[in-house]
Parts: sequence; C-alpha cells; structure tokens
Amino acid sequence: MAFSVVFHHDATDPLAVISAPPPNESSHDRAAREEREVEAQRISDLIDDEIRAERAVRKKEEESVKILLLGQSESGKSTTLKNFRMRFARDKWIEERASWRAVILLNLVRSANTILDALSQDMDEEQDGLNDASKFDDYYRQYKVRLSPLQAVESNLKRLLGATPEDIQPRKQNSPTTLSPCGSSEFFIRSRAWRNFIQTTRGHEFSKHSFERDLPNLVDNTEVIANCKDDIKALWMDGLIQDMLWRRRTRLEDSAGFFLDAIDRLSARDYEPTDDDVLRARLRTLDIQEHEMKRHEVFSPCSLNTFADTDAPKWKIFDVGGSRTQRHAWLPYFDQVNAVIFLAPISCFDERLLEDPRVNRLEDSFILWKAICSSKLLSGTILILFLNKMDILEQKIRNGIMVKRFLPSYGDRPNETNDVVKYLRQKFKDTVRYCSPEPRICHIYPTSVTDTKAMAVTLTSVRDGILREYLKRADLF
Ligand SMILES: Nc1nc2c(ncn2[C@@H]2O[C@H](COP(=O)(O)OP(=O)(O)OP(=O)(O)O)[C@@H](O)[C@H]2O)c(=O)[nH]1
Ligand SMILES: [Mg+2]
Repeated sequence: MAFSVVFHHDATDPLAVISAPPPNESSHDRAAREEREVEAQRISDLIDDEIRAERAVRKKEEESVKILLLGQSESGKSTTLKNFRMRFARDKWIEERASWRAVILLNLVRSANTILDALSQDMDEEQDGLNDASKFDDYYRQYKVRLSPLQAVESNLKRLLGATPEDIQPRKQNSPTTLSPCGSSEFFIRSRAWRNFIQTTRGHEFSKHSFERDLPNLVDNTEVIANCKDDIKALWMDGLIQDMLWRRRTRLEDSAGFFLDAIDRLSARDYEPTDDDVLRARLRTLDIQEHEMKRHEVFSPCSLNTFADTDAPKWKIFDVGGSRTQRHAWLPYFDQVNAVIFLAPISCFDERLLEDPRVNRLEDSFILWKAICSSKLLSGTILILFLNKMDILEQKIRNGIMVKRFLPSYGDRPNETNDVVKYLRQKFKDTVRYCSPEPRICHIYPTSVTDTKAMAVTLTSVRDGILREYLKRADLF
C-alpha cells in the first residue's frame, strides 16, 4: 500500500507523517478512509478542471486577431477601418454617423477656400496667359468678397471639433500647400479631442431641434455655407477655373469633388450624413488609434462553418498616421500583430509627397513596402496588400495621363488601367518574393476603398483569409 510505503520510507518527512494512517488502523477503518480519500481526490480534480476551463475561456476572451493598417498618408487606411466598422460593427457606426457632420462641412469649406487661395496666387509668372490672368483677377475680386465668411467658418468648425488654437493654422495666402510642423498643411485633431467630440455628439437623433439645442454653432455655420452655396457652386463648376486648377496642379483632397457636388444636400439645416459621406470625410490620423470589434460582430454571418461563433477571437485594428514624420510610431506594433494590411494608392504615380515634394508617392509606397517585407519582426505576419484608389487611376488614364512619363520603367506597355495594375502588381509581388526573410504568401486586392459595395466582398474575403491563416498558425505553435 502506498501510505505504508511512505510511512516506512521516511518517518521524518513531515508530509509523510501528516499523510500517514493512524496507528493500529483496522482493515475496516482503512477501507473507509481510502474511500474518503478517493472521493476527496475526485472533488479536487473536478475543481481543478473547472479552474482550467475558466482559464481557457478567459484566455479565449483575451485572445484577439490584431491587424495593423499601414501605408503612406492619404493611402486609405482610415477609410479601410471605416469600412470594417461599417460592415462589422454596424450599431456603433450608426451611433457615430451624425458626429461626422462637422468634419464633412469642414472638408467642403476647406476645398472652397483652397480654390479661392489658388485664384489669389500671383499671376505674373503664371502660364495662364495675360487675358486669363486679368479675368482671374476679376473672378477673384468678386468671389473673395462674397465668400469671405468661409474663412471664419473653417476656423469655427475646427474649434468645434476640439482643435486647440495652436492646431489651427491660419491659411496663408499665396501658399496653399505650406507645411505645418506636423508635416502637412492638412487639418488634424488629436485622437483624445476627437473621442470627446464623438462622446458628446454620438447617438444624435438628427432632429433639427436637438442639433440647434446642443450644437448651435454647427447650425449657424451651416447657415453661412447655405448662404454661400450658389457662389461655391459657380466657382466649382466654372470651366475656366477648373482649367486653371488643373494647369496649376492645385492640390484638392480626393473627396473635394464628391462634397462640392453635393453642396445642396450638405448645406441643408437638417442634413444627415450618409454612409458614403462619412467614408469620404477626410480627417488626418495623428496618433495610433485602436478599434476593437467583438467576435459576434465580426463573425455574423460567418462563412467559415468550421468555426463556431463562440470560439472566434475578437478583432483589434490599429490605424496609424502615414506621413513620414509619424512612421517611427509604427515599430512597437510590429511584434504584436497577426496581420498587416498595406495600402498602396497606385493612382499616385504622378503625385509627390506633401511632406517631401522631392519624392514621388508611388516610389515612396515601394520603399515602404520593401521595408515591411524585409522586416524580421514581421516575418511571421500575414501580409495583405490593397492596390488602392483604382477609381482615381482609371480616371487619370481616361484623362490621357501617360504612366510612362512618370514611371519610365513602364516602357511601351499599353496605357490602360488593366495593364498598369498588372505591371504594378507584379512589382509588389516580386518585392515580397525577393525581400521576405522567409517564403510567404501575400494576398493582393485591387481596391477602391470608397466603393462600399465592392469593399463588403473584399473584407469578407480578407476576414476569412486572415482567420484561416491565424488558426493554422495557432495550431502549429
Ligand atoms: N476616390 C477615392 N478616394 C479614396 C480612396 N481611398 C481613400 N480615399 C480618400 O482619400 C483620402 C485619404 O484617405 P484616408 O483613409 O484618410 O488616408 P490615411 O491613409 O488614413 O491617411 P493618414 O491618416 O494621413 O495616414 C480620404 O478623403 C478618402 O476618402 C479610393 O480608393 N478612392
Ligand atoms: Mg488616417
């Protein structure tokens, strides 16, 4: 018997003494004691099992698929995150939609003010020609007076959104692309201010009454925009001005046309932002923003039948600022994430970086992609590449812009969207192949992340792909 072995083995062992049977134990008492001990062990095992199961559930709950969105500034990272939230965290998305009204109006007003700034630039050494130059002078004088209230509206909306006085850069006449200390003239608000703004305005019921009560400033500014809307429309639709913007390569935001075309709707007192409006609204990311999506949000409905909803991990998506001055902040996230979605805006072959106008934007994307592929920290990370802004690429090709003028290696291939995409796709693919520390698969999707319908299909495929890979790796390690 085990106890007698222990007992006789080492009587000085305190444990052996404690667990030793009483002296002169009868065989009947011993049987009863052994039964009690077996029962005690059974209960102890049950408790252990329960603790283990509880721990496993907790671990599963803490477990999350972590995705990092990377790419240069204005590549479409935040727009991709919005797509994820719109599709997989619909309730919160709807709750926050009204809060974007101020950002959308700010986008609209900024575009109008940028056109006015471009008109006010010195005519002397411009290529506009003398006749046009004097005409622009006239235009500018008219519009400058009538649209002068928009300067104040721009500052008011920025303040309303929580920008500090230092964050509000006064517009500099004659230099619409002057760089701020953060590397761009673009407006930004810090994520804490934005969170506060969302907190106070979320769930707004869009009623004219509640906006007038809670955000009188927003309503007043909407009124000013409504009073200026005919002049803004005339300014935007004037063929001569469009030509001038094109010749001077005035830099308007990608969504400028979308919002200027919709000015009647946007300047209504009871305007409600739509999904598309929110998706197009540009708000530059300054700090790293983390968004969590619960498993039931991401996996309902789930196309992966092998995966019960309750077992699925939750998802965390990190959105970063993409300008050169902000890229140092990406590094600490490299060894924590399961997947990287890299956005390369391939329509930018003829554009330069705002923060460093010597650098072509497509070239910058290639340099970044090469660094991501070569990174040892990311060698085990799932890589997904979005060749983004397909719609703008198509538009540029339709307008006759020759790719080989900006990308001499493109040579005499046809100046057609499909050929350009095929060529660039291969270049990005080659980088994965030659620069990755270990062989890996990279999923490449041509995208227009502002196209919500197409993105719904892409995101489902991305989700399932990431999950499949995540599970495969979880089994291995
Ligand atoms: N037409 C079009 N516009 C796009 C597309 N992707 C993004 N945009 C627009 O481009 C602008 C920049 O997009 P963001 O998602 O804010 O870019 P980002 O990568 O987050 O930029 P940072 O925050 O500065 O790093 C926004 O106005 C978007 O609406 C696209 O595929 N097509
Ligand atoms: Mg962003």
